[in-house]
Amino acid sequence: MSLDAMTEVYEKQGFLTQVKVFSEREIGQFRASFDALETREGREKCQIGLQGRHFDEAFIWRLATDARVLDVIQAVMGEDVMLLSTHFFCKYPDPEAKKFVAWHQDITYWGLEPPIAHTAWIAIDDADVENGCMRFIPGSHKNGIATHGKSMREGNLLSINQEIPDECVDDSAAVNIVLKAGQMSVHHGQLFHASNPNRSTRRRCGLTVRFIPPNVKQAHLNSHDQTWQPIVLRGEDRFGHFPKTDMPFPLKASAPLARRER
Ligand SMILES: O=C(O)CCC(=O)C(=O)O
Repeated sequence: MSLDAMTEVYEKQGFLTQVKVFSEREIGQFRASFDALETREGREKCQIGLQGRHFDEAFIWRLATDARVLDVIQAVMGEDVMLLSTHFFCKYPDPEAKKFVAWHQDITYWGLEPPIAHTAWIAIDDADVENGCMRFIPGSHKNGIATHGKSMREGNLLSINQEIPDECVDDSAAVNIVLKAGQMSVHHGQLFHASNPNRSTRRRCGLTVRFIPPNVKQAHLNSHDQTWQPIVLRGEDRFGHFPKTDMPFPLKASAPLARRER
């Protein structure tokens, strides 16, 4: 799909899926780096506890800032791109099917104003229905921000157990976001999304990379009671809403690609 077509599809449905970014060899190397990090940090931490680690782990920085990722991000959000954060969602085999991600919109708990953000979800492992791939409701980014309550079900991996109430979600309209390792999906900060438990014997690890345009400011602390430290990756910050944060590692040199066929 061309970058222009991606712009159009994203605007209409609020997400892109199966965007091929990394070759098998490349993602294999990144997976080996994640495996080593997992060994150091332990599985409990790796589920949802690895946030903002692009500041100290070069491989996460490289995944998040790869030129092929940024080309697609610019196509959906415009020329000026700031990296807001990175966060692994790693679901391990869960025979009791307890750990899930409830229906939610990202932007509701990040404290940002205007409520704009975009996420690239990079598959470190294959993600499919059996191991709990993400699920999206197409077009749900167009209906504004839904009131979130608390999930009554135990095992919601979200930071403050937030959930859009069942009666506000048409589960039958959900699309399964099946990805091969090295592919990514991209979703709008107001898109309804969720994921089911991992009923397989395989790990399902994805790196979420969050991006904002520079007109966005922090109106409140985020759900971790923290302020963000965004970094300009492409274009420029003409607003200065956040203090300038330097890149922790160099950006691999590559000119932004023209809007061409991929
Ligand atoms: O990886 C998942 O299952 C959920 C990810 C998610 O909720 C997000 O990217 O905001």
